[in-house]
Amino acid sequence: MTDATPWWKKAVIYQIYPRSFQDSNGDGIGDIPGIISRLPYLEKLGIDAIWLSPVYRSPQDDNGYDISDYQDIDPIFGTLSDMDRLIAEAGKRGIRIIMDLVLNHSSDEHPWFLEAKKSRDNPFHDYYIWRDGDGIHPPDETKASFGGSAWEWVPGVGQYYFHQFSVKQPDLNWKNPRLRSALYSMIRWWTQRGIRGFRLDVVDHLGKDPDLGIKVNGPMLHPYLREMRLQAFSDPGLVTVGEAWSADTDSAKLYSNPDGSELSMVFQFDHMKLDQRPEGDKWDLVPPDFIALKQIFTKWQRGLSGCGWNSLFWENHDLPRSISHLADDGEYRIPSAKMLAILLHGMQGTPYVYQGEELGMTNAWDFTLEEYQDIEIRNMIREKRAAGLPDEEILRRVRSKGRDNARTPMQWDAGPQAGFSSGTPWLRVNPNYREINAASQVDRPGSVFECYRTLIRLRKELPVFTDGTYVPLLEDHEKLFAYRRRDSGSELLVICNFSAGCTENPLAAETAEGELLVCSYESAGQPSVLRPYEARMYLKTRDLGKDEANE
Ligand code: TEU
Ligand code: CA
Repeated sequence: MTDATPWWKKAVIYQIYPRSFQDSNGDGIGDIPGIISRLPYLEKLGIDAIWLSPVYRSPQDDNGYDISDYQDIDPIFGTLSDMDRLIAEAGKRGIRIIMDLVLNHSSDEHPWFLEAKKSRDNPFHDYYIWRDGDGIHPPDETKASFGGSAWEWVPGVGQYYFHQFSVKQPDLNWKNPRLRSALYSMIRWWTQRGIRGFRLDVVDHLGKDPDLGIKVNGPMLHPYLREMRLQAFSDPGLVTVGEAWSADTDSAKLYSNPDGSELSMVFQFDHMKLDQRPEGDKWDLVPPDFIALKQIFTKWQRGLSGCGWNSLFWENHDLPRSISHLADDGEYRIPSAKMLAILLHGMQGTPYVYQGEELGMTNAWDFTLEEYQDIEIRNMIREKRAAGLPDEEILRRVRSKGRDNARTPMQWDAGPQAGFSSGTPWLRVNPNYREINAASQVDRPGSVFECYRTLIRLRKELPVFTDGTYVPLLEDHEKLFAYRRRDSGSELLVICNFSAGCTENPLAAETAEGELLVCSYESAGQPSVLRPYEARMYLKTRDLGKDEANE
């Protein structure tokens, strides 16, 4: 690690879903003044940057991922001056603000679209993607992610427009250079206000080509990213992370090329797809394969080492809560939450923590179908009912996988509405807030919060977290996930028991030589046995003479 190492390689980034973080005015919706009031909490946790899910002006059809003005703040979240204040107040605490850029589509209420749909020769018509037709037969069979055809008829122009997500999220036409330069100048406007980075929504869709049936990884994708890097992300202090469900290690090397020609890194989702049958949709659930999970991490840790950069995450606003999904959110909730944290934070890459993950928040297991707000869930319920799936089965799937699991209000304390709002929250608070909340964890040794805090601090203190090589251990073990990180001066060893039983530690002789840095249990335990969901991280200072002789 040198002085030239970019800040984001040593950083931990915290994702805020503003709607669910902290309400300041009792309308039941989280807002920017609410976020400002919680900055001391985030400073204590030790994070370096906040990725804010969209706060732009929006009709909120997809909770802000449908933007009607990229250069204003939605009144439900506050004002532009609240945003300026957030940037300044966070900056005083050493926290940078990263905004979410939704560039694949806008809202159908964006002035560009309102113009575009007036007539075929309107100057903004070509900002979107249109096809002639008869209003009865869509141009092709392409389906939208949130249900129905990807083509929507506009009688006034006698054409269909293309939308990969909801009907209120028309796709922008990236082939139009005027559109691209309008987006780049919007981005520069935000960097001038002090924004220090961007998360790019569905970045792999930007090179789409409906004529060729291409949704992701179109031929122009990487050229567009290089153009955007030159025109919008030229400041080397910016961090950029693209969301790319289609990414593999080859494309990730392009996206995150260390020459800085595209982005800093991408979110890839291989480890999040293990719970679905390959030929099915996201609701077609199977138990995740543990050996495959280990192989995926090895593939990505090795694949990008020295030639790209990983982002590390278990959760975001689209995914279920990690302990509910991959570990245990019942009896072993606390060691499970710490185990997932220790496992991920020991790896190479930039870790992301999603709000509430640092408290061990869980899925909302008691929701009824009527309570869900998410557009994806609502459409899914309609489609699965139409296909004859019984409500109990629909509910079972949504409770394990639906996006609203991660969107229930942040659990601050054991008071009314978990301290989130003095009014009625837009989405019900998870009833386990009386037990799981920030007030009962901050400064309490042994809490999930304190474990995250320790991991974040260690990453800043020990360069081996940033630059050590990754060596998988016990690759065929059915219950243990173990690996080593090594740099010139030191070695980290991480071993995790992914099971609800005690498991013999085959590395006991080796771990006996290390200093225990973090453990998912407070009490000491036996070196030769790992307790349920026990994770341990050890540090060894390398005896250089001895190691060189061995290598
Ligand atoms: O998500 C990308 C995306 O493909 C989602 O449909 C995701 O796959 C889905 O939630 C998982 O089932 C991004 C945003 O993160 C998401 O919140 C938005 O709804 C979507 O783009 C459209 O902007
Ligand atoms: Ca509010």
